[in-house]
Amino acid sequence: MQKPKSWTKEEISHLYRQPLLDLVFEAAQVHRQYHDSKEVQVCTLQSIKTGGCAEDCGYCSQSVHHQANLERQKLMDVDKVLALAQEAKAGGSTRFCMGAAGRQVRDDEDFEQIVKMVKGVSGLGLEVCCTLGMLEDHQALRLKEAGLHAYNHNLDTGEKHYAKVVSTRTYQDRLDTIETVGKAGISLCCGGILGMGEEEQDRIDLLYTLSHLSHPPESVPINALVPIEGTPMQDLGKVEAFDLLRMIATTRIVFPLSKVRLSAGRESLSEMEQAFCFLAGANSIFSGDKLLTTPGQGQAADLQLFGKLGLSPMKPTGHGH
Ligand code: SAM
Ligand code: DTB
Ligand code: SF4
Repeated sequence: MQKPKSWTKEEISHLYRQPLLDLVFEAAQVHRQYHDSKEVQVCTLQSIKTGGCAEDCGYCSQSVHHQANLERQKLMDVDKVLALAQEAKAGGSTRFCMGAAGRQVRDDEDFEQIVKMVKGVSGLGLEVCCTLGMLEDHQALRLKEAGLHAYNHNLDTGEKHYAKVVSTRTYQDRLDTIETVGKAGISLCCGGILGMGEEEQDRIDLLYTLSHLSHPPESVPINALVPIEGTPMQDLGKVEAFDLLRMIATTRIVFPLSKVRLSAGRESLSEMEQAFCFLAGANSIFSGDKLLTTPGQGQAADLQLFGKLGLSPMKPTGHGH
């Protein structure tokens, strides 16, 4: 992707901290300059392997270190995944994102199955995205060869706050995988989560780091923490919708050409709050009854909201095969 302008932290901070309506107005203008403001990309998330993860990410239901009420599931069958992808396509999704619990990809039979899933989903003409944890060069190349369009690997927050979120890996580990993805010519999907006890500066730091990556993200998911019982973050209060809006608008201005995805936490926003996020430049959502392990807003409600706002699902991008 074309590199975004080289933002300084001060500039991002200035954007982020300006009066909210001015920020939203500026973001809406940038959005209209580079995108069709009537279109939103509809993506489907599918957990293909659930739970039992050795990492201790404080927000996550899938870590063995936490006590979330979760049914562990081994890797799904290829056929089952392809049937779900077909269903997602029929429902209007253009991107299918497969998530697997785990610290890293291993060169094992599961990986062979995942390569088959990528081939199959790409063959349906969907943009395929995976989020499988840390990745090495040869694994990235195999996924690319199989037709993988994008890889999701979030930095989650600013570097300074990261150690308070997870102890089993470092920010540098995340950056290394992100570099591997970029080098393999795979499009990067990388963003963060609001509401993990971070300061405003941590959010600004995250956007700064993202904008200075050697291969900046073509898709930036902005999640609001979904507090899950049994995780260390279960008692963190919900992030204010105004904060989410501020982050989305700032992200849109810093990444004029990228997709900005209103991700987890959307189901607890009102229709009006979601509308504001679309106005501020969010142009991608996860649709469906389920995200990875938590409930989504459901497709019927999404379509109803699109109808009220005059939005339509984005057409296929031609990134499948
Ligand atoms: N294991 C892989 C990894 O860590 O990259 C992939 C799966 S992981 C569940 C994908 C992303 O979902 C995380 O990086 C995080 O940003 C987001 N996420 C997970 N649980 C969340 C929650 N409770 N609230 C908001 N976002 C969450
Ligand atoms: C991202 O940034 N958000 C999605 C996707 N990338 C993989 C995941 C959201 C997960 C929400 C919590 C859950 O359902 O377990
Ligand atoms: Fe494991 Fe990913 Fe959950 Fe972290 S976010 S505990 S790496 S599944």
